[in-house]
Amino acid sequence: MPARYRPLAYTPPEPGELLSRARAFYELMRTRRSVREFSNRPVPREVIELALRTAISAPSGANQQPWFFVAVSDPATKRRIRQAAEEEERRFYAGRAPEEWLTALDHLGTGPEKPFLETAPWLIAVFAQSYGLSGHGRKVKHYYVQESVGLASGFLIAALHAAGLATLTHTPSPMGFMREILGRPENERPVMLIVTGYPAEDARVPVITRKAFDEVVRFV
Ligand code: IYR
Repeated sequence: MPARYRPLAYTPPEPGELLSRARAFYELMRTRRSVREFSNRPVPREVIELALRTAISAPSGANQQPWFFVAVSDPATKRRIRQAAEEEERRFYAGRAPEEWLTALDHLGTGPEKPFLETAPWLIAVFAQSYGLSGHGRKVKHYYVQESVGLASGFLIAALHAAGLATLTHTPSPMGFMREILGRPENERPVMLIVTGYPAEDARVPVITRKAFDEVVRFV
C-alpha cells in the first residue's frame, strides 16, 4: 500500500519557550525513582488508561506496534502473580543467579520477597509480540520488537510519573508464568511488569548516583 500523507499538526514553541519546556520536562523526569514500597491507596482506572494511551503512541518498527499491555488490579490475579514471581525469585536469589549478578544488585537491597505485587493497586504486564498474526492466522514478521517495546515502556513510565505515581520496573526471571496467568497467546512474550501506585508514606529508596553527563554524552 503506497504511503498517504496529511499535514503535520505542529505549532513551534515561542522563542525561549523551547528552553523552558525542555527544562520543565527535565525537572519533572529527574525526580523519578524506582520505588519498591507502595501504598495500597487506590488509583482510578482512568489514570492508568491515559498512561497506557501515551505508551501505545510510541514509535515502533514499521509502525507494527508489537506490544500488548495487561493492566491488573484484580486482587486474586495479583496474588497469583506474586506467588509465581516469588517462587522464581527464590530460586534466582538462592543460586540460579550467577554470583556476579547478585553482586551487581547488592546495593539495591532487593530480595525474593515481593509484597508490592499485592500492595500496589496496579500491575501492568508488558508483552512483546514476537510476530504478528494476520486475519487468516498467518505469521507476520515484526521488526525491532525489543526496541519498540522498550520505547513504549519508557513512555508508560514517564506518563505514570508525570501523573504523580511511583513505578517499579520488575522483571521476575523467568516470567513465562505471566502468559499463563494472563491468558496471552503464544506469539507474545512477557517482557516486564510495571508496578504502579502511590509510594508508601515511609517509602525509602537506595542512595544511588547517576553517571556524569560527560561520561555518557558527547557532542561532535
Ligand atoms: N528480578 C530480580 C532481580 C533483579 C534484577 C535486576 I537487573 C534489577 O535491576 C533488580 C532486581 C528482582 O526483581 O529482585
